[in-house]
Amino acid sequence: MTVAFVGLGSNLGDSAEVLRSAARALDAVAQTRLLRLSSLYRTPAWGVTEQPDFVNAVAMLDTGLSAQDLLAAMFAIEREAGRARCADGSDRWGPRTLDLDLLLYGESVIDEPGLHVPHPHLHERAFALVPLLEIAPEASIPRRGSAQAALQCIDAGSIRRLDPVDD
Ligand code: PH2
Ligand code: MG
Ligand code: MG
Repeated sequence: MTVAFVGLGSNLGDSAEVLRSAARALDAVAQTRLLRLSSLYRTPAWGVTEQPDFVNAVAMLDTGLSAQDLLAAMFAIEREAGRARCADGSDRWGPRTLDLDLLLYGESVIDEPGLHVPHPHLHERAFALVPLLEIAPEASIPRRGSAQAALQCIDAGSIRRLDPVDD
C-alpha cells in the first residue's frame, strides 16, 4: 500500500459540493481508502488569472493501485463530474468543474508522458501546499525538500479557508 496525495480543484458550478463528492468517489476507488480530506479553501486563480476563484482541497489516500492506475481512476472521476477536455490541451489552464492532480505518490519520482510525480508545480502553489500541510504537516516533496519550507518561499496570503456554512 502507498500513501498518495491528490489535489482537488474546481471553479465552475457548485465547487464545494463537487469537491466533497469527488472525495467520496476517491474513497470508492478499488483498493483505495480516503485517509484524510483537508478543509476546502477559496483561492485566486493561478496562471491564467482572468477566471473565477477556485475551491481547492487535498485528499490523503492509502492505495494498492499503481500511480498509473490511480491516475486513470482520477480521470474517470473527472469525467463523471462533467469535465470536458480539449484534445489539443488548450483548456489546460481554463475554468473546470473538477481537476484532480496526483501530487505525491509515496516517495516516488515518476516522469512519464502524462504522469509527473511529484506534481511539477506543487512546490510553488500555495493552493496545494496549504491544504497539504493541514493534513500532513511533515510532508516532503521528493527532490525538493519539506513542503513547509516550500510554502515559506511563496505568498499564501490570499488563500481563505471556507467556513462549512459559507460555501
Ligand atoms: N488549477 C490550475 C490553474 N490554476 N489556480 C487555483 N487557484 N487552483 C487550481 O486548482 C488551479 C489554478 C490548473 O490545473
Ligand atoms: Mg491542476
Ligand atoms: Mg489536472
